[in-house]
Amino acid sequence: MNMEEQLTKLTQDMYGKTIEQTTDQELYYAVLKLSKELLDTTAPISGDKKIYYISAEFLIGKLLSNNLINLGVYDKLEEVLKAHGKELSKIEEVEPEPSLGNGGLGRLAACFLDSIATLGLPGDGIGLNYHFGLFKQVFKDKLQCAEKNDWIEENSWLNKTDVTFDVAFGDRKVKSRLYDIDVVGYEKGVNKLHLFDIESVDESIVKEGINFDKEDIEKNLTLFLYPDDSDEAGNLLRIYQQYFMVSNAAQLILAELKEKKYDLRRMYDYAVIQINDTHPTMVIPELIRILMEEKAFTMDEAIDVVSKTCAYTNHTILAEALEKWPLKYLEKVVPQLVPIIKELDKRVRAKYTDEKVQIIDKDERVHMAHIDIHYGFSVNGVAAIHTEILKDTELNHFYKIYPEKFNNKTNGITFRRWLLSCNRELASYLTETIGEGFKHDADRLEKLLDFADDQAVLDKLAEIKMHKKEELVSYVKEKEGVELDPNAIFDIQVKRLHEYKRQQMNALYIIHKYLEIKAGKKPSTPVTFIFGAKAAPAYVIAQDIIHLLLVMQEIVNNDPDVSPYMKVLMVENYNVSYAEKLIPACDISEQISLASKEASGTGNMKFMLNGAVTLGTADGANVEIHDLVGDDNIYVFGKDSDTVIAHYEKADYVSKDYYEKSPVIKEAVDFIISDLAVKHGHKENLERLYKELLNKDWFMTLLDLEDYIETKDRMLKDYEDRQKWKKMMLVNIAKAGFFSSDRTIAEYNRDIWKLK
Ligand code: 26Q
Repeated sequence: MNMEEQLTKLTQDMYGKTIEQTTDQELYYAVLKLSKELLDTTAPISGDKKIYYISAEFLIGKLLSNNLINLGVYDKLEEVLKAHGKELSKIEEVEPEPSLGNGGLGRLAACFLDSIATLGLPGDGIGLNYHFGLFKQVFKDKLQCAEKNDWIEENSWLNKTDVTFDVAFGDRKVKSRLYDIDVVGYEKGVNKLHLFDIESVDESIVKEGINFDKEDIEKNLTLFLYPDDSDEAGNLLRIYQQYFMVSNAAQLILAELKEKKYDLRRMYDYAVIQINDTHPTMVIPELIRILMEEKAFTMDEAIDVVSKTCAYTNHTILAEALEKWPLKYLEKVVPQLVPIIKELDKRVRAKYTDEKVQIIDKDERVHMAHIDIHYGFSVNGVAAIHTEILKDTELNHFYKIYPEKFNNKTNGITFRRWLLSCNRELASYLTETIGEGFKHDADRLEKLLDFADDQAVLDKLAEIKMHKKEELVSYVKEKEGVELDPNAIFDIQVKRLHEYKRQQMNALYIIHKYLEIKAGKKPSTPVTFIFGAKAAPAYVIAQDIIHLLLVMQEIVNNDPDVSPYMKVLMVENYNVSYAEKLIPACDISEQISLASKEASGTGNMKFMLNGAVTLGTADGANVEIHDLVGDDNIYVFGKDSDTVIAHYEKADYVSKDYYEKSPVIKEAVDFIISDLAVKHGHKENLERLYKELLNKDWFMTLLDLEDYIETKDRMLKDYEDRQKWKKMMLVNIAKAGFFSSDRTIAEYNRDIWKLK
């Protein structure tokens, strides 16, 4: 049967309708079924050694378009549907987006699975099947509210398996069930994403919003990703989730080794486990425990084998994100691991007197990263500058002990999703111009440089950008009810909301610009500032920053003196699908974190690939973007990481000094509590944010504000030199090849995993 016959049969069998007669919803289910049949007939990737990527997050996004592209049938299916009066892009809209991640770390894990399969490496992801994932964001009264994201439908990409395991906690025993999602490589075979669920899960215990009984572990364990960790019950639930994940992972891995009759004493020849941040760290003591209790290993033997199997990736230097669990929590949830963790700590203490490298500190807290570093064979950072900071400062004490374990793996993104799927127009024009090669070897994008002076090419890139902006404008109109002008410069900052990412600095720029326009200084090209960001529900200042952005949106967009020249939009519920619409439409990519704080960033890479120009600090992968495109094709501002780190060491940054010294800064900050702002917003939120900026400003917003304003003004001016801007677009696209996650994964494999 050809594809048309297959689909016709499916809609007939499922709904008794022709393709023409089905609704987009029905057609989505039929196409889902068709794709799953194609996946079933695609060969699994096999090999002697396998990588297990364990992660609490896999932010996979919608899968339909990506899977069709990787299966090599997108164009064909689009054509079949068209012949029956249907549009594939409309059908894609129907798919619900799973929200199995917070942001960068989870999205990275998803890109990595795509590249592992694309390189033909045997490798599976292991994580949890959160029923509601990360909350859905809605704005009420200019404040963020959280609702559940109910993404699992009767028909979905999840395949229920027969695999179940027992998982024993200190106070209860539960049963798990494995669900699999196929991960197909680009014109390659299939790996799996293994998502474990608890059999006794009960969605009905969720009351309004995202509230539920945090102590009812049997029912709640896999309901949400990172439930509120502001209280003890929330923290305990995180530990239950983490142990549930790694206990299942360990049992699955050992079962696979057993089935292949591999010698467990040489486990490291057949399996490598990548620990994605510290969330899966308990897999180390868990494997040691199982090998000793069930496989008659001595402690020395078990430690030796496990240490040669596990590798750790660090994604942050923020102290508050480095997990340290009170020993008493572990005693309650996983008492079976406590003697092992104590023994691991004892062995460290016997060798090293330095308190900073101990596993259990004097306050009886267990430093999870320390387990990974002592008892894993590799420690990697996620961008060059980040790895250097780990070696020089944050993890310097470990680096001195184990220099050979440390290595850098600069992050990457899958070009299948972030170019071929989200920007089909650009992908097909690139194909026309430089050939197909870049689809399998991203470095070949550099060929585009040969066209840097070709007017037709430059104009076409600008035309595609305009087209993507128009598409975004109509989507935003429908979704947010806000009217945007595609001729305006689109300046976009989308990422989780955090003070270190400094959305508040962007907000202060907007205030500054607003006041300038009110004073009569009108920009010659209008500019639109777009934000998308979720804030952790317990992170008060982050909520206040969202509030300020929504207040500015209302003030600016409704002021007839100002709105012809600038607009502000904070989109609701920013997620992967929204990113796929925003990124291709972007002119200015905002990457303005406080230098040293953003480990890598991956949005910066997606924007660059789609022809946006970066406005950024010398932080994370921005540094490598700068090296690649050169001074002329990026706008870098702000203090560098050495300066910032020195401020922290000397504790000599005083935000009030900057406020008092600069009338421009003072005016913008004062506006937050002006009569006008308070009229549109809530005094309590605005005052709290104002005080925070003035008295604390832990992430040094005011340090870089003047430089930011000056650089952004220059950038907006440069946009008017269309020729110059088009060339910058071209160079950014051409140089983005380095950031393909295929390159990143090839490096992981070369240096860490060593699969054939
Ligand atoms: C830890 C303890 C308690 C509760 C929550 C957490 C927690 C949860 C999520 C800590 C960290 C995360 C997520 C971190 C993350 O997304 N980091 C980002 O990783 C990206 C991929 O490497 C980088 O590009 C980003 O720079 C980094 O911020």
